[in-house]
Parts: sequence; C-alpha cells; structure tokens
Amino acid sequence: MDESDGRKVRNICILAHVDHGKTTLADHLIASSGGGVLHPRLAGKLRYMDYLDEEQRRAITMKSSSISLRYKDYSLNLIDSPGHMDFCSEVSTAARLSDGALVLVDAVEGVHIQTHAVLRQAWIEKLTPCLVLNKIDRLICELRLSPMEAYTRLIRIVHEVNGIVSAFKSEKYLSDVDSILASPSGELSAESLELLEDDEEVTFQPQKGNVVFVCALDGWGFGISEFANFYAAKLGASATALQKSLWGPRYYIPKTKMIVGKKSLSAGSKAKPMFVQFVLEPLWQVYEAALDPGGDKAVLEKVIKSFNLSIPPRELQNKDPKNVLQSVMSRWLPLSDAVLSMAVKHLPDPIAAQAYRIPRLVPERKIIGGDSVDSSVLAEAELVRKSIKACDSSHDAPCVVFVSKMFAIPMKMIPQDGNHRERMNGLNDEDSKSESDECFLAFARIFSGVLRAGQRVFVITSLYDPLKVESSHKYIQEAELHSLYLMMGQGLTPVTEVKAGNVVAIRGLGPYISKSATLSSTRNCWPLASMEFQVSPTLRVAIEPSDPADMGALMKGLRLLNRADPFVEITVSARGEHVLAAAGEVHLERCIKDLKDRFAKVNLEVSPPLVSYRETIEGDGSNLLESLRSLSLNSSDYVEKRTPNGRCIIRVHVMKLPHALTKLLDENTELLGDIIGGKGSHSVKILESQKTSPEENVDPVEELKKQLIEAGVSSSSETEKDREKCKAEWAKLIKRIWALGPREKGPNILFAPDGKRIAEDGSMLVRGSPHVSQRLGFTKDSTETPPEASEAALYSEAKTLESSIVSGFQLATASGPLCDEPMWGLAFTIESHLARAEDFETEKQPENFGIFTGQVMTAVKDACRAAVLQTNPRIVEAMYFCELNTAPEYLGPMYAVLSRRRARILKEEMQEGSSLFTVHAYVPVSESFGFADELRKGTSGGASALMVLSHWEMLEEDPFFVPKTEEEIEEFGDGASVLPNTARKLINAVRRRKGLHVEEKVVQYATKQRTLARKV
Ligand SMILES: Nc1nc2c(ncn2[C@@H]2O[C@H](COP(=O)(O)OP(=O)(O)OP(=O)(O)O)[C@@H](O)[C@H]2O)c(=O)[nH]1
Ligand SMILES: [Mg+2]
Repeated sequence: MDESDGRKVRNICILAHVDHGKTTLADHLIASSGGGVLHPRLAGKLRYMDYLDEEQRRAITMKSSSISLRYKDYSLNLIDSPGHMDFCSEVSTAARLSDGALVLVDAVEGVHIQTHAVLRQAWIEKLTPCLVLNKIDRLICELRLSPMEAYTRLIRIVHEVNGIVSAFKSEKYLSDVDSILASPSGELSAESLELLEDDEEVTFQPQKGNVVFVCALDGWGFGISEFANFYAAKLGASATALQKSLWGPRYYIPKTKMIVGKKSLSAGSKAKPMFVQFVLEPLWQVYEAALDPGGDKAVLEKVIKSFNLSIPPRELQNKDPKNVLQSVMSRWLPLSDAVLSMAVKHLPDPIAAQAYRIPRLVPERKIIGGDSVDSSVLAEAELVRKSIKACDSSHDAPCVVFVSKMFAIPMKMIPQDGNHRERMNGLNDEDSKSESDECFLAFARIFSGVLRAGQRVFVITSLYDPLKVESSHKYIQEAELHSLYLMMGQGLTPVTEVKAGNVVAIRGLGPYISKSATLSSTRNCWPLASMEFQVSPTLRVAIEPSDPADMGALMKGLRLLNRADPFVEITVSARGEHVLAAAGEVHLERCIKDLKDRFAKVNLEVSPPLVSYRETIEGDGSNLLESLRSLSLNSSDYVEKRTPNGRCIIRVHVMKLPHALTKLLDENTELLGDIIGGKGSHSVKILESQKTSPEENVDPVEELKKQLIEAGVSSSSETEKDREKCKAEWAKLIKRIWALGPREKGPNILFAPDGKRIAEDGSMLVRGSPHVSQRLGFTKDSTETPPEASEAALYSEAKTLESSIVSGFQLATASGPLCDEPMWGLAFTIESHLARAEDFETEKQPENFGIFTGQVMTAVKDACRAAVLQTNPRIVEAMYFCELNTAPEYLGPMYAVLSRRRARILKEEMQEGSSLFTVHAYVPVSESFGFADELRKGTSGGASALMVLSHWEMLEEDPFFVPKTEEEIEEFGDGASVLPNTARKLINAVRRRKGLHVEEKVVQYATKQRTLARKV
C-alpha cells in the first residue's frame, strides 16, 4: 500500500451503551458493503457479529470483533464492541485498534452510564468520534412525539453528549462517572440549548456532518447533507447555506424565500425550525401514511416518485405495513450510505490519525543521566517512533504491531490454506498439542511497516526497556508467526502480508502472549503504552472440579481461559484455591460456561462469590488536629507489647486518616508504588503523561504531592485558626512518613516516631527513617547525628530492627483483626524501645526465643492489630454505583428489591419525554449477587440495572455492639437475645470462609419446646 492507499483506509469502532443498537447497525453496514456475507433482508435480524452461541442466546454482544468492508474505493475495518458493563475491557481493546469511533445513542433512552464510559475511552485513545442517534422510529411509534418535541429531545441529547466531551477537554471531568451521574442535571430550556450549540469548539454538530439520525432496525438514516442537497435542488437555494441552517434556530420564510434567525421572526410567528419543517415533518408523514390504517397512501407514492426509488411491486403489496414502510425508507434514505459516507469524510485515515495519536501510543521519553545509555539503541528506538508516527508502510520500515487481545476460536473455523499447511504441520505447533480444538489468534493492528506470514518478530511486554538489555530480557521473546487473516466476523481470509494501518488476526502467538503485547521487528523499540481499563475484575469465586481427579484438566482449562479472555484474572489464593475474578455476573457466567464446555470440559463446583472487605476504625478523620495532638504518645491511648525476650517494648498508636487522604492514596497506589519502589528516579522519564490531559506537561508526581499536602487538611476544622494549626501540624507530619502498607503502597501510613533517641531508662528508640517522605521529596535525606561511642553497639542493633518494624506493619495492614482483611485509611505510630543487652540475664539467650528480628516483627504486628481492635474497629465494604431503568409500574417492586439489598438511593428521575424512570443507587457489593436476577423476576423483566464499582464505604455499625445503657437494654434486650448486626454478620461470614474462629452462640437459653399437637 502506498501513501494514497493508506489514505483510503478507515479503522472504526462502534461504541455505545448496552442495547443501543451497535450490532444491528453493523448488520446493515455488512449487508451493503461486506461483499455478500450477509443478505440485506436479514440485516438487523441476524446480528452477524454476535456469532457466539451465548451472545445470540442472551442477545447481547460479549466481545469485540472486526470485519473488513469495502465502501466505494475505501477499505474499512469495522469493530463492533459490547455495551454491557461486564465486557467494558473489550471496548478498550477495540478503541486501541481504531482511529475513529461511531458513538451510538438511543434517541429514547438518551445518554447512559456506558455512554460516558465509551466517550471517555475514545478520548483517552485519541479517537475521532462521530455521533449516531439511533432508534428515531421509537420517537414516532412508541413515544408518539410530535416533530417539534422530537427535535427538542434530539437537541438535548446532542447537547448532553457534547457536554461530556467538552468536560474531557477542559479536564473538569472527575474520574468517577457516578459523581457526574448522581448530580442533578441542570435544567436548560430548549432555546438556550439551541444557542449553546452554535460554537466552533463544540464536537458534535449535525450541520458539520458528524451527526447522523438513524433507525438501525429498519435500515434507514440520514445526515443533514442528504436533505440539504435535496432541498437545494427543490428550492433553488445553495446546498451549503441549507447545510448550515437545517439544524438549530433557523427559520424559512416562504414569502421572502429567506432563512432567518430567531430574532428576525415576527412576534407570534408560527414558523418552526427548519429541521422540524423540512426533515422531521416529512418523515413523520411517511410513517403515518404507512402505519396508520387510514393513512394517505399517496404520500408514499409521492416519495417514491420524487426520489426515483425503484421498489419491486411485490414489496409494496406486502400485507404488513411495517414491511412496506421499511422497503420505502431503506431505499429513500439508505442507512449504510449515511453512516459510511460520514465515516469516510469525518473519521481520519491511519496516516493522519497516527500522527496525533503518537503521544498516547508511544509517549516521548526523556533520558536523564544519559552517560551509560547506548546512543545507537536510542537512535533506532527514535526511528521506530518516527515511523509509527508516519504510519510508514514501506517494506524497509521497522514493523511494529500492537496486539490488544488474544481470542480463541474453534480449530475447525481456521481456513486450511495450502501455502501454510505444511509449515504448520512441520512445526511443533502449540495448537496441535495443548490446545487441541481451540486455536488462539491475536487481535492486532499494524502501526508501522509490513507484517508477513511466517515472519520472525520480537514479542515485547509493557515492562520492556530497550535501554536495559540485561534486566529486561524476561520481557522480550522471539516468535515466528504462522498465518495472517483478515477478519470477517467469525470468518477468516488468509493473507500473506498486511501493511501499516490495518487490523489483522495473527496465528501462532498463543504461547507467547497472555493478554496484550507489542510485536516488533527490532529489539530497539519501546513497548506501546498499555491500554486503560475502566474497571478491574472484582467478582471473585473459587473453582474446583467436581471430581478431584479432573484437577489437571481444570488447571489447563484455566490457563486457556486466562489467555482467551482479556479481562479474567486467575490466581491461587493463600489457601490454595483457584480463584477466578470476573467483571460481573454475566461475565462470570460466560467464563464458567466456557470452562465447562470448551477449555476444561469437566464438571465444576463454583463457590459463592468471595467479597473483599477492608477494616478500619471509627471516625471520619475530620478531627485530625485532635488525633495529631494525641499522637504524642503521652496520651494513654496506645497498645503496648513486649517481645518474648523482653528486650524490646513496642507502643502502637493508631488514628484515622482524613477521608480525602485515604481516597488519594487508594487511587494512586500504582504511582506511589513506582515512586517508593524507586522507579520515579528511573533513567527514563515519560514526558507525556499517560492520561491525556490538555496540559501535557503536568508532572503526575508533582500533582500528587500537591494533592497530598492538601488532602491532609482539607476536611479539617471549621475555624480559620484551627485550619492553620492543622496545616502546620500536617506539614510536620508529612515529613515523617516511614512506609505505606500493605505491600508498601496501600492506603495506610506508618509514621516514624518522634521522640528522644535515648529514653530515661537507657533504652534506645528505633527511629526509622522517613523513607516515603524522602522519596516524595517532602524532606531531604536526613543525616542523623552519629551515636556516641558507648551507644554504638545498641544503635546499630536498633538500625537492624527497623525493617522488622516495617514488616510487622505491612503484615498487620494486610490482615486486620476483624476478619483478616486489609486495613484501610489508618495511620500508625510505632515507638519501639530497645533495652541494652546487658540489662538482661545472661540465660535469656536469643535461641530460647527465636530470632530477635522475628520477635519484633510479630510483636509489632500483634500490637497494631490490638490497637485497631481497641479503637472501635469498623468494617468497610465496597459499593457499586447502580443505574436502574424501569417503567413506572415496576417502581414499587424495584424499590422492594433495592431495600432488601441495603441499597442507598441517590436520585430518581423521570426521563424527559418518555415514561421511563432512571434511578441511581449505591448497592453494597456483598448484596449484589443475584441482584439482576431478582430484579428481573420481581419486575417481570420491566427493570434493568447496570453496576460499576464505585468506592469503599465504612459501615457505621459497631460489630461488637452489646447493649449497655438502660435505654439500649430496653430496646435490644439484655444481650442474650441480640442478633448479630449486619457488620457482625459480614465479619462472621468472612471468618467462616477463611476457617477462622467464629464466636457463635448456638442456643444460649434453651427453653423447652412446646408442641402444637394436643394430646387426645
Ligand atoms: N425500535 C428500534 N429498535 C432497535 C433499533 N436498533 C436496534 N434496535 C433493537 O435494540 C435491541 C438491541 O440491539 P443490538 O444491536 O443487539 O444492540 P447492541 O448495542 O449491539 O447491544 P450490546 O452489543 O449488547 O451492547 C434489539 O432488540 C434491536 O432490535 C432501532 O433503530 N429501532
Ligand atoms: Mg451488540
């Protein structure tokens, strides 16, 4: 492909909320341009891209798949993606391989939670979006809106979508969708909306041509230009003028044959916007004429005649008026023409797109401290980057390919082309051995050069660093590709070579790639940036074979599943169970089914979901100042432990961190891990931040530091004076961060103690070092005053204990006292005093007690756990943000289900212009299993719910509550009959699962049972 060929390629994905009609739209595009793989009559019914049985059965798409289309002289790769939240990782894989996105919105349902999510994904990957407003027919037939009402509704949707994109642009967008969705939407009148859209900056503008209005089910659709051209001929006006005025507040005055704005309208004028008058009204007329029993059939005739439509009379005589309507509409305004002409005109070709996507694909790197760097490697890596930027498709350009996922298809689906068969048989192919009847293909795009079947390439994972050959050798492998295929949904067409800018399926990478990777013809190439996923797999279950003898088959099956599903996570728990993590219930169900039927082929036992909790203490951390004061260990609020050999006394004080700080630490674990682990001072610095921010030069580390300083004080006390004090205290404290935990990067802080080195009794304080503060640059490397000669021995011993204290802290924060779940939002100060060895009797030799460092570690761990237990421990649970849609008659049953699930309602809203209600709520993860099913049953399928993981929330209840005061005893009884509260129940369930001791009273006061049967 030379330059001009490259300009004729489009890589497009279809993105939308679940059920907004992506696959239906794809059907029509395939029917018209797919080279005959789908008959037009079946388009919209077959759902060609949903070729998995499970997809057809559930009528939702579960994976992204690609199809090559030809439209005029363009070649298009169209990727259909799923809209269901459980499969949102597939949206990321689709977006990475595309340059443009068709974002669909159901005109009746409007913007939904996944609409936000997919727009964000498109934004992150720097895709150019076009808007497709689907299901226009529902406005006519279901909602029975007038053209004017429909127009208002369409304007509102366009405005809303624009609002989301402009929020990304101005970085106002908060990372969590729920806070946006939960806030009341500003009420704007239709008129003010119309005026707002008149801006150059606005992304989606029908008059610009990047918005089309379609009905995917019936196969018709149009953009403004279709009508502009038609009326230009009819009214004798210029098409460009019409193009500009067929959307928005523009009115046509027939008398003067003028197009005027709203201001020039005479008062009381009944003129309607031109879009209503010239576009919607004719549409409505055709619908009425066709569907109303008494409709005026002459209208149809008129349309057929004025547009020269050739419709076989057979179709016009069809008894079903719907079929007649469809025949007329799909010929008058063919869907695929409207959508594809928009796509080739407004979506970029790969050459144009890669030029500006490059900062996202291969972030520019600056080499700091560059003496030891091999400049030839650097020069070649830079050349590779340039060639990606230019989308260089010449044969001598370096070949760079990104594999966004691996997928499995049955072996029998692989075409057996003569050229490659021998070679494949000759090779000790992984397919023929381990995978038997499944074959793994890589879903990939060539970003530079030419990829040939049989080529040798380097497979590079995201951690690879070409400048560090030794330490990164495990991130690079060499592989020989087998065959390349163009994808036609499930069908595959073998090709011998594919040039830059195209999407392809590659066979032969099964053993080398587990999820995603970069392929390159040279070692000296940076891996392409990793994809961003919207959620992480949170629903975890343990799996075991029904027959223990099948363990081997299950392990193999899990391995295959792990490779075939980009999102599933398989781990082995500490107790040796195989744990499978999926994104949600639907995803989990499909994984289990795949395991049973395809990959393992054995019967399985699946545990109830394993839910994660966190443990914390009471309070919201807002009273930081108070806590800070009590931090000086003079207060009696600490737990003291002594090591078995008696030499070390450990005092632990715990306090709650401000909520904002906990959240910040939680959200930035990866970054913090990098900084603390030393990667922040890596020789290579990624210049452009991963998240596309308009100010590309914002240093994420600096940003985080700023936020850390603010988060410590933001929530604090009311008065200005207190706030100042608090700020000063926090500024001191932030210089003392010794470690974060668990795993060195969690939301818990260990502060280094701040006391005298030598206590009165001569014992030495283990000072620790503010390691994290130093890494973050809050304090400089401290140079401690060297100890006096007499203390040198004790001092060096104290130094060796430092790491034990940190380890003890890590262990404690990894498993709290309530049910061994990680701690959350806590700050510890650990003061350990080491006594002189001479002060202890000689027979107390270390060997009697085990290694001293081990003793300290255990004592620290126990003390930390005890401190939490003493300070009003609380359990923290994960919450889903849940969006429900329902018809009003099911509102009652829906609330019943919600209240059984301990849900908290955030808002309830009637959808403008429709009879649907949208409800937003938080539902605890532990209560969410079977929620969708119960909801479906409770409302006879009238309500649907979508859930995203939102945040951690502390349960206010005291798990150890026992009535003490008189009122409490009156209310709850004397304690004997108090049932465990929710918090206690959750804790007990986890403890039982983990095999920990559960305190349960089975029958405390047994009373004699009475039988109801009377003696006769
Ligand atoms: N009335 C009407 N129904 C439509 C239209 N387009 C699609 N549908 C229906 O909407 C439902 C969902 O269509 P799909 O194409 O499967 O939706 P999707 O976006 O691919 O769904 P997922 O892939 O599961 O996210 C189907 O029942 C379609 O028949 C339309 O223009 N009008
Ligand atoms: Mg679909």
